[in-house]
Amino acid sequence: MSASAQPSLRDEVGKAREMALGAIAGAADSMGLRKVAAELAHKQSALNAVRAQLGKIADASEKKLVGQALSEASGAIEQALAAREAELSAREFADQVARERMDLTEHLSAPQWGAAHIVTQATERLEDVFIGLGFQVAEGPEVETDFYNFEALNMPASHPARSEFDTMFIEPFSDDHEANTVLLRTHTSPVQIRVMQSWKPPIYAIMPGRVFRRDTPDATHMPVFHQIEGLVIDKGITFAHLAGIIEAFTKAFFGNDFTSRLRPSFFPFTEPSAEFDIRRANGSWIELGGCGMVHPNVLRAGGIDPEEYTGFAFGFGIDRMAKERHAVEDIREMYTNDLRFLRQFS
Ligand code: FA5
Repeated sequence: MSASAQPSLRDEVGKAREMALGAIAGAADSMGLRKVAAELAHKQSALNAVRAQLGKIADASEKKLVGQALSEASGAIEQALAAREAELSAREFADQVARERMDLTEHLSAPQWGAAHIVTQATERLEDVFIGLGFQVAEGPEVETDFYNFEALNMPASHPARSEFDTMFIEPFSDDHEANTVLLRTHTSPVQIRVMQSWKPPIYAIMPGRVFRRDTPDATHMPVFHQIEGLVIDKGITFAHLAGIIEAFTKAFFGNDFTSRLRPSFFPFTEPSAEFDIRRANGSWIELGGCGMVHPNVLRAGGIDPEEYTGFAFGFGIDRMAKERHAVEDIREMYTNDLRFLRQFS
């Protein structure tokens, strides 16, 4: 510090240096620091103002001392800028990493295991049982044509049985189809035709899948549900084989205490036809599906000679079977996605 009344240029350098160091220390972030650095580099900055006067100092030794003070101040400022820059950018990087951090350990510390839905579990068990009985699994499309869903199954246009399937039609996706000929399949029976057309007898096939009807949901009905279709085509197949397979399946799937019965019924695609019921533990009966001997017209539509081969087919509701197996009161509960309900069966 100068003792004279007039502040010397060295004092000004000292003050400017302190101010600069203070501004550098006070910069809150890299952007603020860049602003400070730009102000210090400006030709009107306090230090540059002194530098501009250096040439006017007459006293050589004073000029030297001011020059020295200036270069020391510049060096100190440069160092302070670099140190603060390093400090701020390290802090900003750490902040960014913290902000963008993905906490993957959260999942590890509290695992939530999913499980197959009870309809999936039932389908897999059904497949196992039928594979054990010598069947193969086949699948068909959910979007079907009128031909496979009705016509090839002995239900020509205007057949009264069509109205029993409350069908959901969809807009034809190409000019090849007329209106009301493309639909969401109302049962898995169309897959029978597809299998007959692409496999050669003997055929022992099951065909599980999702089906659609304009049914109002209630305790035993859903508009989207699941069926499993069975088809056997071989030489000399009779109704007795059908009854035998149904009974073998009932015991394998539900247990030895269960038994099955067939009641006369009607389906256009089977003749004779039957409804298949199983007896619950309390002695009451529940209807699971339909079955019968494949109608000769259906064999022909599938490209099979009815003089040479006979066969049987069946179709059960999988959702109703899962409902029975797990004593679920209302089929709708299976589709509420309530985890408390679903976890009971995992
Ligand atoms: C049929 O769908 C025939 N295709 C079954 C068949 C196949 C008969 C082969 C002969 C030969 P049905 O409409 O009865 O038949 O349906 C079969 C089963 O699907 C019913 O017994 C029932 O278990 C189930 N089911 C029918 N509608 C619903 C629904 N809205 N919700 C849940 N399950 C249903």
